[in-house]
Amino acid sequence: AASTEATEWKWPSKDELYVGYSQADLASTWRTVESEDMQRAADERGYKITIVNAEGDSEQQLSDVESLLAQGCNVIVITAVDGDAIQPALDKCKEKGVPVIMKARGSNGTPGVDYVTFYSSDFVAEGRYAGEWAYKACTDKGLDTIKVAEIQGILGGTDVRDRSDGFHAVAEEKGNFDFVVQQTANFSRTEAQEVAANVLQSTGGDIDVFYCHNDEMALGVSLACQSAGLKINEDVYIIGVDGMYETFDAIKAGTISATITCTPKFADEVFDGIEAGMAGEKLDTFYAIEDVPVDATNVDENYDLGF
Ligand code: GYE
Repeated sequence: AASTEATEWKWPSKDELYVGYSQADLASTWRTVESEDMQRAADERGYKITIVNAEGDSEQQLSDVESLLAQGCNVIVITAVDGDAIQPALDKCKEKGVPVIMKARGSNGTPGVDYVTFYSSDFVAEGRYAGEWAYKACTDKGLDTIKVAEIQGILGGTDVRDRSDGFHAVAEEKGNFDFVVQQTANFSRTEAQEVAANVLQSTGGDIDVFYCHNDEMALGVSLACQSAGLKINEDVYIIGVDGMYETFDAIKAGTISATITCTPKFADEVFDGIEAGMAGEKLDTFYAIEDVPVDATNVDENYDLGF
């Protein structure tokens, strides 16, 4: 049986720190910016870091973590491809007492036991913001039933699970959401455009809200809606998550309705945590990065949050 006892992490000294960062994939702008930010923060603080990319494959991620350990990395940061499948990699680190910090796509294991802590946006809160936005916009418009197409990200991640759960929690509270479609488009703009085109065709365009788990997909969905002759913010609302500059510009142009910011740039928070751990401080089990819901009413004042 899996141990539930708190793990004794062996933090290196400051001058011995060698960080291994196992990135899940580089399939979106978000992930690329995230990896660049980790490299920048390590360079600025003078720490050695090796960054590897699992290309969306959990087996690859396990061997990536093994090779980081073999190279002598003494703190491991992981953005998990899959919240369950990451467990064997966590076990490898635990055997050696190497501290693991989860980042952005978490683990379904236990903090303090399977990993030290988790730095991330609160994805449930993001989903709730999106649900509340959809409810208000549709209610103001006089709709009784809200027909939703939920376009999901790469399945297996805690980001996708929680963005879905938060939105569905609001839907349950309100009681008038009808989920016509729930389908993954893997965080990809082109895939989302195709999925949305099919949805619009099979429903005759009868969708009130496209809730997209990231902005890339929202931008693809927007193209599909425009091709189908739908007027965004009149016939249909499109909500994303992330807060890319491109999305902010689309909100100003009226081709995306709203987004929830979710910055990929919080490497400094992670390194602050590593430094605290090395200094012998006890870390919390979760550090939430703040998000802001953005629509046409507040896009200008929040523009600088973009990436
Ligand atoms: O929203 C999406 C990316 O895990 C929070 O992954 C991250 C998500 C982000 O590919 O664009």
